Amino acid sequence: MTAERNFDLKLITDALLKGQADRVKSLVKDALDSGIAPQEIVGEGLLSPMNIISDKFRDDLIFTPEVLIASRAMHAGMHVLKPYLSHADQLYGGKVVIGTVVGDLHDIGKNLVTMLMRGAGLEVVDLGVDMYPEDFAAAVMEHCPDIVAMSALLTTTMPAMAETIRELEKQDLRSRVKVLVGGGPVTEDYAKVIKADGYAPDARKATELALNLINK
Ligand code: B1M
Repeated sequence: MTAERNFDLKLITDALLKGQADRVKSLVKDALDSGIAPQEIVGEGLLSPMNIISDKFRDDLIFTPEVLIASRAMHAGMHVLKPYLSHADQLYGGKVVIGTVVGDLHDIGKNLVTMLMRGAGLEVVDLGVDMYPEDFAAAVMEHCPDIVAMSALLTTTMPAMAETIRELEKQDLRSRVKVLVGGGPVTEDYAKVIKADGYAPDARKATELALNLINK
């Protein structure tokens, strides 16, 4: 019997969709023991159900708590696999630095964007909240991302997005990254005014846009 027939990756998919982190963890170990390649477990067992989660979230069939629980289960599985994935194998389709701008403490939306991006196989460095323009610039230097993603939930903090773009220009970093913005008061028009490369109204579209900007 080939290793693949000893283990059905659908077991992992089902456990992830139910948000069963501990079960995902032990099933990933069983899949590894049965000889299935780590990359296959990541792709079929973890990333593809996250696409299902993302579709359901887009279609309002599930809501924030379910996305958070499923993403926690995905992380539990990824944690088991990490030592088996050499850097070259990392299934990262690109790297994103994300943060909520200075003066703003809202992070529920940013965290959802982070989770769906990671669920789509992007490497995401989450800077947290209340991030100054200089913090984003330092992160571009340190992490060399493809994308800088900014979140703002207050009309009073939105201008920090423009200040951050100016800081990237000042430090000659702007041409190295694509800038993606979003958050409650942020609009497509505002993104154009501040010369961002993209705007997304929700976590799912932010993920699609990030993948498109990277693969352009
Ligand atoms: Co505050 N808050 N809040 N708040 N809060 C809002 C945002 C507000 C709209 C409520 C209201 O008055 N109607 C209002 C802002 C008004 C405005 O300026 N437009 C407001 C205010 C005024 C305040 C305070 C000033 C209140 C006060 O203290 N007087 C204060 C500010 C603190 C600060 O930031 N300095 C404040 C504080 C807070 C809490 C910290 C208590 C808490 C945040 C907890 C946390 O995030 N850890 C909070 C909350 C929870 C809210 C509401 C109720 C919910 C926000 C939320 O998490 N929504 C909010 C009212 C509302 O929005 N209806 C409100 C759920 C989340 C999934 O949606 O964050 O929109 P959202 O994210 C979406 C999209 O925006 C998008 O995708 C996400 C998922 O689909 N998205 C991106 C988000 N970031 C993106 C980035 C992208 C792309 C898409 O690319 C990078």
